[in-house]
Amino acid sequence: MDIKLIDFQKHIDDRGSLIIAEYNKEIPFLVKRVYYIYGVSDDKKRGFHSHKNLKQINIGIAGSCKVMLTDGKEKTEVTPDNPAKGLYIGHNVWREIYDFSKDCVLLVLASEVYDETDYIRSYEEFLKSVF
Ligand code: T46
Repeated sequence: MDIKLIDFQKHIDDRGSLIIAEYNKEIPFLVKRVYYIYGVSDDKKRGFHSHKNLKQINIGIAGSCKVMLTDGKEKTEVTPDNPAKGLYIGHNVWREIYDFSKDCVLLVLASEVYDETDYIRSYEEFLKSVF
């Protein structure tokens, strides 16, 4: 499955922490869009889609949530809860996001501008697209 956890550059001193993610180092694509999700109640779930081309890095800037990822064969769960780590998700990976803590801020760096036609929002259609 095309996912990985990426360690960002850290500069930590008595003034606090400064975290860096640079193109061609930690970020393997040019970032064309940034968005963030927060204020999600713990009974709500998001995601439930894959992308045909888009790649992204999810960063748990504050709090935590859980991300279930599957390519139709393997399945794993990741908890973005560390602002110094990014969860890279390639294309053709189905994701479901849940168990948001009250203080969760999930930052997303995306390789493409928004395009609804890049989404597959039906799990059956997703399975047909990967097999
Ligand atoms: C993803 C997870 C982590 C836009 O108009 N522009 C945008 O850039 C985005 C991201 C969304 N929208 C619209 C589309 C929907 O009408 O905002 C509404 C909510 O989007 P969606 O239901 O796709 O939200 P999530 O949290 O389920 O998914 C989003 C991203 O769409 C997705 O790529 O991986 O966050």
